[in-house]
Amino acid sequence: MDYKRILTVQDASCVGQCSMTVALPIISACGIETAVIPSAVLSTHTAFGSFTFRDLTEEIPKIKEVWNKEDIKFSAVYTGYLGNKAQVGCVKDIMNECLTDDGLKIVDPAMADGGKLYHGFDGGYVQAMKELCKAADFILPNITEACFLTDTEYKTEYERTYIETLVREIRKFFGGTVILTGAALSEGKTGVAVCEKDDIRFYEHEKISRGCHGTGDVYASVFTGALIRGKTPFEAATIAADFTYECIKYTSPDKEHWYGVKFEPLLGKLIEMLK
Ligand code: PXL
Repeated sequence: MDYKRILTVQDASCVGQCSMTVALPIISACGIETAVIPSAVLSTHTAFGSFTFRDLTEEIPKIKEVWNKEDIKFSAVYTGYLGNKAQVGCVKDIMNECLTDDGLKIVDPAMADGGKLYHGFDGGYVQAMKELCKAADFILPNITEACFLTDTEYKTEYERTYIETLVREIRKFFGGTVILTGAALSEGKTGVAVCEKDDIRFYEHEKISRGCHGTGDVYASVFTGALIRGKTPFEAATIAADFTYECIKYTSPDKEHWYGVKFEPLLGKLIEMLK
């Protein structure tokens, strides 16, 4: 397919600068048609004090049937936050039936951060996510998610060997390329570890002390867009790291803006970074 089309499956949090409201504009800014399946509709993401949650699992097989009838195929399927473990099975079916022959499976196992699972997820969901990761060409866990996927103890203070072992453990179970985010290897820095085959490459940049919600979604969306634009996995990983860093830097003076990153004014910069 010359004109690339990405399908992203994740929730639509109506307000929250996460998931679909991040993936759609970012992948579109990368110059790629973006199709969506909303896994659930929420008033806001789950870090707000209260939220509504409408599960859309039943819709997914019906949407897939129509696409099969219409012969609609995708150059990549990129998954983020899924509403429940049943959706993992639905997503696997979509990956099997709706990708082009060389289509890519990109999985952000968006389920945890800061050592904890997000609200509503449990061990059963982690198991299901392990299976989805096994089917993927690229997985993009943060350190917490990598620990859940490999049953490794979560640490906030660690040496380089902790990250290397974590990445190698993931590679052992999940055959695809691993992009581990939030790997802090030296004082004042953070970065990503990219493992294709046995080779681990690191990319570091300055760390901003303030953490923001939704940075994982910004990162995975840029990575996906850049990769499908033709960048190598390592290039896509570094562009995503640089853009996410810029977004956090831009957001951090606004102490009121706690729920997401203000990436929208920087989309022009992203387009420049991809040239
Ligand atoms: O950004 C990850 C994410 C996505 N979607 C929903 C979430 C979260 C993180 O809390 O709650 C609904």
